[in-house]
Amino acid sequence: MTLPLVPHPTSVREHDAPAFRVGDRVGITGDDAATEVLRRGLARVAGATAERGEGIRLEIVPGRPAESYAIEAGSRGVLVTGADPAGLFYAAHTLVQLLRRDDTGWHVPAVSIADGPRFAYRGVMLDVARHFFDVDTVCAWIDRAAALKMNHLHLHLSDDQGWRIALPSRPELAARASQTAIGHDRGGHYTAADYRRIVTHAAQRHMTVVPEIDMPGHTHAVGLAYPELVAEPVITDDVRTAVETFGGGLPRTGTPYQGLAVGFSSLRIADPATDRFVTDVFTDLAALTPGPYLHLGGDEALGTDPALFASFVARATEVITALGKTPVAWHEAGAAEALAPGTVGQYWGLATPADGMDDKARRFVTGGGSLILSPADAVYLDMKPEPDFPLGLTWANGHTSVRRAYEWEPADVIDGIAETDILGVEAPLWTETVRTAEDIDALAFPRVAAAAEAAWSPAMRDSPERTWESFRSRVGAQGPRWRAEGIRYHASEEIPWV
Ligand code: TNX
Repeated sequence: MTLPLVPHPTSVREHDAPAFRVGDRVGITGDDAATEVLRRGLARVAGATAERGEGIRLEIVPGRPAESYAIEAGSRGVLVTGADPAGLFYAAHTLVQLLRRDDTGWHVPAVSIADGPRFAYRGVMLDVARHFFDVDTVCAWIDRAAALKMNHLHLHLSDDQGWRIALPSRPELAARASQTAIGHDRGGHYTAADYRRIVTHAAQRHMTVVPEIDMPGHTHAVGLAYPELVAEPVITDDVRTAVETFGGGLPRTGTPYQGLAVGFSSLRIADPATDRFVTDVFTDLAALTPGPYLHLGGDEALGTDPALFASFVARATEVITALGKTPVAWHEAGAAEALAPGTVGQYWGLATPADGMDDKARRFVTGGGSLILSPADAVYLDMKPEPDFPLGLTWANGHTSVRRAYEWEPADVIDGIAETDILGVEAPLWTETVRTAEDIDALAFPRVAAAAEAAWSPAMRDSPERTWESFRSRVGAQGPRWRAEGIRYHASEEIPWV
């Protein structure tokens, strides 16, 4: 029988031997953060109390690939070895998923598991600009993603609708450009202390925060604080269509924008004041952010002259590199010849690329960088899961079923690049239609589990359990666990929920 593990491990062997019996009390020895995951999981799933002692042993065995682990379970006990604390943390989540019950109670079946990530970067994104989410909601999203072995949280901190982080060198941004959101919803922003809480909560779960300040487009809100830095809105037919479809009115200089249109705003490029602004913003952001990446956006700058766009993103990547960080940009920035070496590209076109988007993505690899894959019709969590779902958008090839979210292969998206050119996979959640923590759950689950499997598990051609049939049954088995965790997942009819 297939064990209900998501994302599926590299190798699982179930033995025809007696299981490890859990009972009311279980002894645990080992690493603190991972034992805490186990202690909570044992209590929640099996009603068992963990205490120090013989039973489950967690040990670090250095020298193995980063984040990897192994589990040996049998009647006499469970030995968990991890390459590092992250490996033990992921092992603990796997062990909790292994707990099952028969007539004599809860147990861990006799198994040998060897597991480790396919990709180093496994991410989720939350757009806190279109709608703002408080620290607790962000932390809950971190918990959910980390349990699926995701290790990066990309925060989209600015957009036309609002600026969401207080920066010491530019206090006017949070003061004047953060109050509103899409519709008539309330905005907000993170103080430095809020942001640190998010970073710390993430780090305790082996997650790195990747902050994004989107430039040079998606900057209408900047103009509320610094009118001299932002050009007049460019109203294209696409902007008019978006306004006709979703309402919210046309964007107007000096007025908060509360609609869904994109691509109308641009910083004034080639102005020394803009250059100072970009340097200030990334200098502050680098000081607040312990992780290696700063994301500069670069998408949908449709109101920006292409030559100026190229010089702008080249300069922004240079600023970020000079701060000792690695720049990340959406794939459109690949149109620039002179990106700083090593800049990471994030591809958000379709799983089968169109319109030369793959050419722009390849440019990052020839420039010595790598790619994060976020094919929109596979991993955009804000696409409707079903045609009549109340939340979500449909621009990426209509709705995205769980099956379509599952059946894609990262190495097959961009032709001509090697496995080692792929830094990883990220599932973004844009929040035009997302207003609450419940909404996040309903759009993200169960599809975020499919993204986690693309990011962590072996390729479909390398693992017999990487099939849609196996996945849907393994996900179905998570139903009771997710409910116990308070995850308000969408009970998609594609999944045989337990
Ligand atoms: C495209 S993907 C955008 C966002 C929208 C999203 C909605 C990308 C880099 N830009 O501005 O929120 O579509 O799905």
